[in-house]
Amino acid sequence: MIIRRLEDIIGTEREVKASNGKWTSRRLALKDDNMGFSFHDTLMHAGTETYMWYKHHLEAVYCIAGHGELENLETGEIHPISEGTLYLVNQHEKHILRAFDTMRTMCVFNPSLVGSEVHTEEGSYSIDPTIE
Ligand code: 9YT
Repeated sequence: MIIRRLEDIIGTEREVKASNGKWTSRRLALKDDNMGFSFHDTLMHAGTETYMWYKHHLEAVYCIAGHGELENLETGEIHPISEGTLYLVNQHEKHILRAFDTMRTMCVFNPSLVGSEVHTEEGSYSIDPTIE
């Protein structure tokens, strides 16, 4: 069993900040935990708009605090996001998440992130080079 507390990873390399300052991802479970997914407690900072295109990953995002909206760029649909809302990026859709206030989201990635990934210019994370 692995027990890990948010307070113990803040300020460590498991706390990853986007280079553009839009989000902070506290990576509670990563590839080296061998769970088949990674699990993050991520803050989307107030007033930000983040474009994403996870070409190599599936992602589940469960909002536990804050308010915002999700724009599916494949369909043009806009969905309100608040506490208790889950969205699943199941088809590698390009999307934009806008945080009206600080949004706290629990994010699950498959395949797992290794740990240090930040978005590339195209809004994706690189695929783990060790995956065959
Ligand atoms: C909701 C979302 O995808 N935010 C961007 C950061 C990412 N999920 C992460 O690495 O925690």
